[in-house]
Amino acid sequence: MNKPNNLEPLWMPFTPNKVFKKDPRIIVGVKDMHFISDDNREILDGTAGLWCVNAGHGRKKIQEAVNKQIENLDYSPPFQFGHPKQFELANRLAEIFPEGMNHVFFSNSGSEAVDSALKIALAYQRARGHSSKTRLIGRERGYHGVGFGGISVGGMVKNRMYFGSMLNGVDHLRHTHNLKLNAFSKGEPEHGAELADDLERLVQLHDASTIAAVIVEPIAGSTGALPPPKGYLKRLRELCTKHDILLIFDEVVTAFGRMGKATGSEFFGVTPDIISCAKGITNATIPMGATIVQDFIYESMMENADAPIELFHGYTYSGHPVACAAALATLDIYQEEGLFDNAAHMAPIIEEAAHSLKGTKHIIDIRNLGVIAALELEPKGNAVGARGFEAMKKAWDLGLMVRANGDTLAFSPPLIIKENQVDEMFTKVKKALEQVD
Ligand code: PXG
Repeated sequence: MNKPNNLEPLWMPFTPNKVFKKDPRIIVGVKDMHFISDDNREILDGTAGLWCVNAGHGRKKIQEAVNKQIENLDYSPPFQFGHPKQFELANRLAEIFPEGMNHVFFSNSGSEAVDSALKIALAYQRARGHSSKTRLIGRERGYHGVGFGGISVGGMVKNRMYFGSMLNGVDHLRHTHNLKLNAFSKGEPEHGAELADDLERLVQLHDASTIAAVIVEPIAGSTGALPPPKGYLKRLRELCTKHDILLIFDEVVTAFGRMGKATGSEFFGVTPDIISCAKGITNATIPMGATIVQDFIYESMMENADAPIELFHGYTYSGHPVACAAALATLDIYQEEGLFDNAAHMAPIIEEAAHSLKGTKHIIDIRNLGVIAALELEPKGNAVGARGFEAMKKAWDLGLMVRANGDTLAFSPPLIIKENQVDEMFTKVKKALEQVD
């Protein structure tokens, strides 16, 4: 039976439960670029699920690797014991992540990868004798998952306002979105590199001797896909180096090909000290997160942290064998099929198609970079997000999955997308927008 008969017991995440349960959208299957709905329609996946199914759906190689792994070694404890695949995967990641980033800490989600990054930053500063460096700096409109660390450095109001005072000792850079100067920019917008200087303001306010790390997404994803202004990330890197502050890139969305390279860091030519990633690492088949650090951080911890356990942190499922098997098969697919190169090839095609919607009803901005595009809609009066939600629902009816982040429609399709599917995606969303009030 495809349709569950009672939707009530499930409390759905980030979903208006009452609204959904009256008019549910149920997915029962997948194939390549498509979801199959319970009324047997093929829905073009314009979002790679939640920015995570980078190699497309139903990949046999991953299924086989997962099945085989469950047969051979379903689980082994990650504390004090090892299994071969987690070492193999750490090696494989070190190969494709930026030079000098050769040490990997595993977790199970983006939120955990972020919390691990923040904790490693703090422990590192203390171990090397800079124990006054405890402050963490995020950015307005940032999304770093839903753990208390992630929402504290994050900058999306709704993700924070219901949850008390969170971590103390956190501050935020200003966000970079500027419709007045940058609307309808293709790729990285021209204006706003100087917003990285906001870090100078915070250094003036708090002093660098109290700041452990800055965390930003190379492209702010969840807030509605905001590519960084030209030169912004480079400037931020320079300021972090100048003030001896660690720079963390949260690459949960940008790693594994979305920018046409293994990482956003490689794409932008800016190397942080720590990278958090998840999602595309296993093509989303099995949950997994990873935090990759510069050698100097790992080496300093090995040398200076309390012995014998250098980092008092870890998860029951860190480096889970089945997740490792899925990740290794996923990395093979990316390599064998040249999917990062395909993403680079598709990026200008997506740019062109997205910007051809300029002038369509409701659209006040179009943004893109890599295999990411966003259409910002004018909000419907005071009902922020209502128009985005309606457009998402209408697109679903027309056979397209698109993500509504407030009133921004975000596209982040699997990297296997073909040109005709790019056309289909934007033709359908245009039609949806024309039908929405
Ligand atoms: N960091 C970033 C940059 C993310 O985009 C996370 C951390 C958290 O990952 P987990 O695996 O804990 O969910 C994310 C997650 C959206 C959307 O609407 C984006 C995410 C999750 C849900 C929705 O764009 N990204």
